[in-house]
Amino acid sequence: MKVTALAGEVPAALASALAARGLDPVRAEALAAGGAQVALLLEPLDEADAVPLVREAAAAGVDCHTGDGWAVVVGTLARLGGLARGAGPTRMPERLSAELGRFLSGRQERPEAWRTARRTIPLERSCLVGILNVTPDSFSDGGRHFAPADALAGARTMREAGAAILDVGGESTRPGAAGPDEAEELRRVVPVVRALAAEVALPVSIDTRRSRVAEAALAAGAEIVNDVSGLAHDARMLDVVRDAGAGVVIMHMRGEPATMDAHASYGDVAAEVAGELAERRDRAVAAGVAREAIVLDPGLGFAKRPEHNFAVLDRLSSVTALGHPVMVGPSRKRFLGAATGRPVDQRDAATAAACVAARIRGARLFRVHDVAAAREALAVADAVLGA
Ligand code: HH2
Repeated sequence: MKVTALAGEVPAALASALAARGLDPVRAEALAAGGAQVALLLEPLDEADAVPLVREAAAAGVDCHTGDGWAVVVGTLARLGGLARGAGPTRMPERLSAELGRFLSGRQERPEAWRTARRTIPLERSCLVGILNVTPDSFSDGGRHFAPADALAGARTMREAGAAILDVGGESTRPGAAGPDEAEELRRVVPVVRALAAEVALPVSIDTRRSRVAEAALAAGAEIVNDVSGLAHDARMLDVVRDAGAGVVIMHMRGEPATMDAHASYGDVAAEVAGELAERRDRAVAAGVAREAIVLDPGLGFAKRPEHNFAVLDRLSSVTALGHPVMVGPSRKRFLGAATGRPVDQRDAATAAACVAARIRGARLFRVHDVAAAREALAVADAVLGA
């Protein structure tokens, strides 16, 4: 007999090993998916719920570790499903099994598309979002696309390089930036959005925290709202997104761009980012925003030190497990300078590498300045992951 390791972290590896040995491929795939190992943190947890949880977990073959107000359950997806259904002797508290069941089914949804105000964008492959900052002061491309004609030319170049979405922003959100007032932000972005929507034939996203800017951009042809405050800065933003049926990027940040560096303090960064994103997503869904319209973004560089950004990338599955497509925006950011020693104008190779790392961990949308470099790296990552 010979022992061969299967690539346990890749369900497709187990599925094809079983299918190659004669198992029905559909059953092989189901078995492989159910065999994936999952760890879930349950918090806050009542004392009264902890006792039956420990007992039920043991009966379901799930490891359970508990402490003051929390529990971690570890097991295969199939066994955690059994735990959520309460197959054991004592019955799980109703609230716990409902929450666990809801999380597990959301996790399995694996969204492969994103609904915007005007279409559905396929996400089976990596989706490149080209950055068009119509600002005089953005940290890496400030001033380059400030005139509408330059923005249009930049957009055409990005489209040729493989961009699938154009993200237009009129406010620099770099740490400590003093933003434009609303009238100035409107003046910057609306003509550019109108021209792009009419002439470039790619979906346009508006990067703004202001509901009036989002509303005007949507009226001018944008179909996605990318809000770095996670829809928290402007109370009307939720209504604007819902009423337009717009696609929306809910990004993680703490505080405001001017003060966010003071909030870069975490005990367990990936779990905290995912937890805070889940709260913002729940708020949006409760306000009537469609689930299929929501993309989540961990907000690389926003209220995060370099080590936080790397940890978030490595543990991105905390965010993908929330059941929405995930966008990342590593492009030319400080944490890449920390790893490579490169200045801001020499970070496109590092950006492409960060995109590949995120793709392997489950991200599908990549917000970048240099679309061509990221496109090429992600074409290889897509081929590996689709193998
Ligand atoms: N990063 C920036 C701006 N908007 N949106 C999303 N969804 N994700 C991001 O990571 C993100 C974002 C900041 O980068 P940039 O636009 O290059 O710079 P500036 O804010 O200085 O214009």
